[in-house]
Order: sequence, then C-alpha cells, then structure tokens
Amino acid sequence: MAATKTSYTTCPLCEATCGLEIVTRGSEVLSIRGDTQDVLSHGYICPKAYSLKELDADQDRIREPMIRKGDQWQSVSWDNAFAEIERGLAPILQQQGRNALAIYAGNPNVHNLGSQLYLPVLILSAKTHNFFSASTVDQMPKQVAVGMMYGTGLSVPIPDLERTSYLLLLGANPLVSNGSLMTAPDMRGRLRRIRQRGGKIVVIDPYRTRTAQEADEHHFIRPGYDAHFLFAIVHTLFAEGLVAPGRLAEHINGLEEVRTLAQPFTPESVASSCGIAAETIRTLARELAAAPQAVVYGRIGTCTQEFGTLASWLVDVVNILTGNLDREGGAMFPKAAAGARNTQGTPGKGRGVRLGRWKSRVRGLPEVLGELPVSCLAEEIETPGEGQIRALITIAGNPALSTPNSQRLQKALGTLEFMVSMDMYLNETTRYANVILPPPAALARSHYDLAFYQLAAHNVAHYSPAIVEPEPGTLDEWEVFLRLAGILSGQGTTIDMNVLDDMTMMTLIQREVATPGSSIEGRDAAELLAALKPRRGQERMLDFLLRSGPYGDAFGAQDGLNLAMLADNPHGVDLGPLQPRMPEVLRTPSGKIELAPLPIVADVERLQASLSSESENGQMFLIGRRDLRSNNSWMHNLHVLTKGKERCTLHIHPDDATRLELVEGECACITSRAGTLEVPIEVTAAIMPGVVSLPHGWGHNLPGTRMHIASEHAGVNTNILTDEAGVDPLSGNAILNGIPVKVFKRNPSLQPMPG
Ligand SMILES: Nc1nc2c(c(=O)[nH]1)N[C@H]1C(S)=C(S)[C@@H](COP(=O)(O)OP(=O)(O)OC[C@H]3O[C@@H](n4cnc5c(=O)[nH]c(N)nc54)[C@H](O)[C@@H]3O)O[C@H]1N2
Ligand SMILES: Nc1nc2c(c(=O)[nH]1)N[C@H]1C(S)=C(S)[C@@H](COP(=O)(O)OP(=O)(O)OC[C@H]3O[C@@H](n4cnc5c(=O)[nH]c(N)nc54)[C@H](O)[C@@H]3O)O[C@H]1N2
Ligand code: SF4
Ligand SMILES: [Mo]
Repeated sequence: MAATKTSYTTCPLCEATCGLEIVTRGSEVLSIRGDTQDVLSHGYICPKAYSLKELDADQDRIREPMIRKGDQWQSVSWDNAFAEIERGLAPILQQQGRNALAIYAGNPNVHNLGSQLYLPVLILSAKTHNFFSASTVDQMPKQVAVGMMYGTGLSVPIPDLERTSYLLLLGANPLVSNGSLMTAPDMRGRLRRIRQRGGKIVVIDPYRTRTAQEADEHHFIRPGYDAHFLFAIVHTLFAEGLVAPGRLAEHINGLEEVRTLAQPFTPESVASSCGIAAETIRTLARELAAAPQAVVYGRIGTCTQEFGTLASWLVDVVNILTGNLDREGGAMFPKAAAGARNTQGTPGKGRGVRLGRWKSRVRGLPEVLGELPVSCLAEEIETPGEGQIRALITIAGNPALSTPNSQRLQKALGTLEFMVSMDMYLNETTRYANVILPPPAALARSHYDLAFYQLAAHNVAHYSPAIVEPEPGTLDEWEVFLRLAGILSGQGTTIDMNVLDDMTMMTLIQREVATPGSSIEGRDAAELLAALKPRRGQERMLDFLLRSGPYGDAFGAQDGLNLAMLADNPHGVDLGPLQPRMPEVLRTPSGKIELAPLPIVADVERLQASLSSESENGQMFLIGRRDLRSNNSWMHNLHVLTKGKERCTLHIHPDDATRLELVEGECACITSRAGTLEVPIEVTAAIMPGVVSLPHGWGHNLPGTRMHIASEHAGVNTNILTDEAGVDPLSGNAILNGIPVKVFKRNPSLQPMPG
C-alpha cells in the first residue's frame, strides 16, 4: 500500500484563498482540513473545502474530451477534439470574419493559474471584439470606477479589517460569501475582532443577512438606492464641514466638483426612496467622519444594480473625503507579488484605463476593459448582418444560468453554427457545445492566486504544486489554451507546444525589459528566458512575474522572491500588513486621484432623475442571495453540499405574504418583463417588505445535461426573471438586483380573466 502524503495548498473555490492541509494516499484524498500555519487563513476553512474531494471523485465530471453527434456524446482523444474544433471554427472565421467568433469566460477562470496566464493569449489570437465574461454580471462597475480614479482596473482599495474601528458594509454578505474584492479568510473572526476592539459595524442591505446579524446596526435599503444614500452621506460631510482628506488632499483632482454634484442629494431628498431616515444618514456620516479609522465597503448589491458604477465610485469618494483611503484601518491598496498593473512601469503615473474603444454591434454598448457586456450576447447571436456571432467558446462559464434573461440566451445558443466549451460538466450551457474540453481535476493542478493577492487584506504570496497525479489523458489548461490559440491564429493543430510557449514567454519578457521603471529594465531577454529553464508553461510564467515583481529577485540583481522560494514555503510567504501606497500606486495620466471622472459626473443626472420615479402599484423588487454551501451554479452536483432542506426558495416578508395570501411551502408565481417562474415560498421577516429574494445558479432540470445529483433538486433559475434590456451604462454591467416583479398566488395567465 502506498504511503500517505501531507500536502499544502490554497482552496481554489472562492476569493478567501484558505490554506488547506490535504492528506492523500496515491490519488485518494484521505482528509482535508484547514492549514493552521497558513500565513493568511491560519487554519480557517468553510464547508466547501471538504467538497474538493467529492468534486474530483464526481462520476459526472468530464474527464476526456467529448464530441457531440446529434444528441449523442462521444469521448475522443485530444488530437481528435482539436481537429474537430479546427474543422468547425476555421471556415466560420474565414468566411464570416473574426467577430463571428465570441468568447465567454466564467468566474472560475479567476481562480485558476493556467487561465489567468494563458487565457489572454487565446483572447489575443481570437482577434474578436466579441469577448464577454462573468465580470459584467459581477464587479465591472467597481473596476470601471477604480480604473478611472486610480488608473488600473484592479486598483481596488481593500478594507484594512485588522486595524479599522468602523466598517460600513453595503450589499455584501461576507459571512456567507467569504468576501469578494476583499480576500480575507475568516470574516466572522475578523468582524468579531473589530467589535472586540470597541469598533462598530453597520450593514446596509435589503435583507437582514448573517453579516447584518453580527453587526452593531443594520438598515434596510430599497434595492438600487445605494448611490442616493452614499451621495447623501457625501452631502452631509460637505454641509457639516466634515470633509478631511488629510494627506490625500495634494493627490486629488475634482474635490470641488464632487461638492457641487452632492448639493441636491440632501438626506431629506433621498430618505423616502432609500427607505433610510434622513437623521440616520446624517448620523452615519458623522460617525464615519469621527471614527479614528473607518472604511466603507460595497459588493454585489452595490454593483449589479442600475447605478452600479456610481455606487461603487461613491464608496471610494466617502473613504477619500473622510481621509480613510490609503491609511491604516481605512481602505488600502494591496501590493501583490506578481501580475499587478499598479506595480508595473513608472510609479505614480500611467496610461489610465481605456474604455469604449469599440461598440457592441446591435445595441451600441461600449467596450469596457477589453470586453462587451454579456447582456448583449443573445442579441449579437440572433441579429443577422456582418459581425453576427456564429461560433462561441465558453471557458469555465455557465452563462445559460448566470446571465440575465437566460431563456433568450439559451435559445440563441441553440442556433450557433459551432460551439466549444472548456468545462468539467455537461450542464445548461455546455449541452449546446459541439466539443467539450475538460480541465484536470482540481487537486491535480498547481495553484497561485494571481488575481486575489491583488485584492488581499494582507500581503501574501502562496504557491502550491499539484497534490495528486493528473488522471491519464489529462492536458494542462495552459496547453489547451495554447492549442486553441494555435487554431485561432491559423497555425493549425500540429504546432509544437514548446515553441509556442517559448514565443509567448519571450514576448512577455521583451515587453518587461523594455518597460521604464522595471526592475529588469534593459536586461537581455534571451538570457532571462534561459534563466527560467527548465520550467515551462504556467510555472515558468509565474516565476517570471514573481522575479520581475515588486518583491522579486530581479533575476539575481537583488534578494527577493522567486518560485523556488515560494515552493520552499508551503504555508505561504507573509509580505506584511497593507502599507500606504499613495501616490506610487497611481497609474492615471494626471498622476492624481481622479475624484470626479467625466463619464461619472455625466451619469449623476440619471441618478437625480430617478429620485422622482414612481413604482407601479403592486410592484415588488427581486434581489439575489448566496448560500454558504453553494458556489454560483456549479457545485450543485455534490451530495455533501446539497443534502438537507431545499434552498432555492422565494423569501418574502410576512406582511407581503399575508397581503398576497401566500403560504409557506406552497408555490408562488413570480413574473417580470423577461419571464415567469413558479417557486416555493419561505416567509421571513429578515427581508425588507416589498422585496423578494431568490438565489442564482439553480434550474438544473434541463434536457441534455448530465448532473445526476443537481437534477434531483433542480430549483429554478432566477435569471429567467432578470432583464438583459437594461444595464448600468458606464460599465455595461447587468442589473441583477432590484428587478421589478409581481408576485401572485397562482400563475395569472392560467387564471380566468375577470369579466
Ligand atoms: N441573478 C443573479 N445572477 C448572477 C449573480 C447574482 O448574484 N444574481 N452572480 C453573478 C456572479 S457574481 C458571477 S461570478 C456569475 C458566475 O457566472 P459563470 O461564471 O458563468 O457561472 P459559474 O456558475 O461560475 O459556472 C462556472 C462553470 O465553470 C465550470 N468549472 C468550474 N471549475 C472549472 C475549472 O477549473 N475549469 C473549467 N474549464 N471549468 C470549470 C463549471 O462546471 C461551470 O460550468 O454569476 C452571476 N449571475
Ligand atoms: N457560498 C458562496 N460564496 C460565494 C459565492 C456563492 O455563490 N456562494 N459566489 C462568489 C462570488 S462569484 C461572488 S461575486 C461573491 C459575492 O459576494 P457578496 O457580495 O458578499 O455576495 P452576496 O451574498 O450575494 O451579498 C450581496 C448582498 O447584497 C444585498 N443586496 C441586493 N441588492 C442590494 C441593493 O440594491 N443594495 C444593497 N445595499 N444591498 C443589496 C443582498 O441582500 C445580499 O445580502 O461571493 C462569492 N462567494
Ligand atoms: S472560504 Fe472559500 S477559500 Fe476558504 S475553504 Fe471555503 S470555499 Fe475555500
Ligand atoms: Mo462573482
């Protein structure tokens, strides 16, 4: 019998990046527990970590490439799969042009080193304007706001949880989600410590969430009214002479413009539409200003709504006006060891972000940070004409469940000429594919959280090699990306992977040695390429990014990080608490914080107009929620996570239930402009009256899928109700919260019409 082995890694399932201690024998996982020595998580994990074992063992998980013939699937070799892809895609690209191909990248790509490093190569080789991702059903508004303010799309200031004394959370439930745009495992412990230090936590949410229950104060807010609320805070800060940006003052452009913009937003003018009393708003503003260190943080609820970019911007505006940006205990910029744009090039100045370089063909929505809003995907497939999307590659994404008006998108997917999916399940999206390419098992890949260390509440770097041997026939994802890139760039399927990988690496090195301010500026690229030997693929690229990064060894020019050193530190390397980084962190053309970027200023008028909008009689507002044992749409095929009581239910306030004669456990009918659903009711006073909530990622009862456990407790897909027609105009982000709906005891279309 093989000996047991203890390995350490970080969990790839959510943004908390918890350290895991995993005991294996051969390829069998014997135990998974929290790594008490992990430099960031110190032993904390959530129940999802255990499911990694079941995930890798799942019989429904796709392990070999598959080709669809009619409604039958055949397992094929990788070579045959790539040949089939070339046969399918090449004629479409040749005859209908590059934009006939679209790519959709889903959320797990951000948790995957191979995708983080090699998906960009695939996108470049595709040369299409039709790139979409889960970012436009998620955090794009925050990225656009910080991009305009600080110069890069990932320069997101993170709450300095360990030192703050006042935390105002809007539209986030980190006790359940484990935090997002805030990598900070063990949120419960961190929030508790704030209160133990005598600090205060306030939650603004239309739902009394678990996080709200742990807070000192919770206020219901009407969905979609965060920007109004935050503007009234800004108004109060100005009106009461509480604006004190301190040391930031010399780095800000646009302070007076913000004062002018905030003028109409008196607490009285927003109170009734927000559902928060004017005096409460004033008190919160005063508390934020008076706290020794305070921080405002907003997440999904503030992003996936009508005023997503404005709300995301205002979160930072408040932090700046109260002097809490870039100060200990406030909102601070992480300094990541690898891959961060805000550590590259000349410190303090840069090109800024580029937006609107092209437009979506049908609706004319502007490009944002290299992509188009996924709310446009269906119409771009449906609408004939030059540039119509006829082929699609989905990569670790399930847009058929995750994006608004899913019924329309699903119908459109069925009309594509060719579709490729990189995925491990035959699910609601991949059932439309012609070819499915599976990833290796989760524990069979090396891991480094390139994205999330740029968003962490403490600077760390943690690399872990694969824990189990890859199953026979597995191909590393970076190789899959390169082979697809070879096909899309017309080099065919026979291209030598090592040559292509060397070329990719060389391009990156050449760019870096030519970058003024780089620690390897002017060095010989060929020499550096040779120094990275014998590594290849994602390990080599990560080693390069670490060595040329802000803590790197600059290829021997100084003491510092490299991949070998990280490999010698299986619990991670602690790079210290967040430090003030102003103005070095900035990459704006002006070298200043742009407090009042023009596009944002122009959007304020829309916000003001909404103050006088009235809702229709009987209108309710739909919001989303998350569950600790779930992860968007794709972990519902695991028994450990799905056992127990049904979770895909409509939460409704007792007063609304009584008014509508709805009874717990029975189904209600809920309708919106986009669609209709029937769903079991759960009555709870935790939700704001007039608001209903449904989780997303369910609705697993569709034909042609292969997820046995998921289909047994299918639930319903809330994105049948969300609407693709409206987006947050600055970011193109979908509106997934505050959807106007009507709720009935019975399906109104089945009821006899009166009279
Ligand atoms: N109504 C509503 N809709 C929402 C949200 C909401 O709050 N409300 N939230 C939105 C948010 S924040 C997000 S991020 C999106 C998510 O939207 P998506 O990213 O489109 O969907 P996921 O459910 O994350 O699906 C991930 C897919 O990747 C596959 N997968 C998992 N791991 C891997 C891997 O390692 N490699 C490969 N190749 N495939 C893998 C899974 O099988 C699954 O098919 O949903 C959004 N949709
Ligand atoms: N267990 C689990 N963890 C996850 C995920 C998961 O599916 N399950 N998904 C992961 C992903 S992809 C993401 S992006 C993160 C998201 O992380 P969070 O943003 O923390 O996620 P949610 O729990 O959806 O919290 C959003 C909150 O916004 C509230 N809300 C809705 N509309 C509004 C509004 O208009 N204003 C305000 N102020 N609040 C509003 C909702 O009631 C909800 O409590 O979670 C990640 N972690
Ligand atoms: S909190 Fe997130 S990273 Fe930590 S164990 Fe759970 S799923 Fe994994
Ligand atoms: Mo997300």
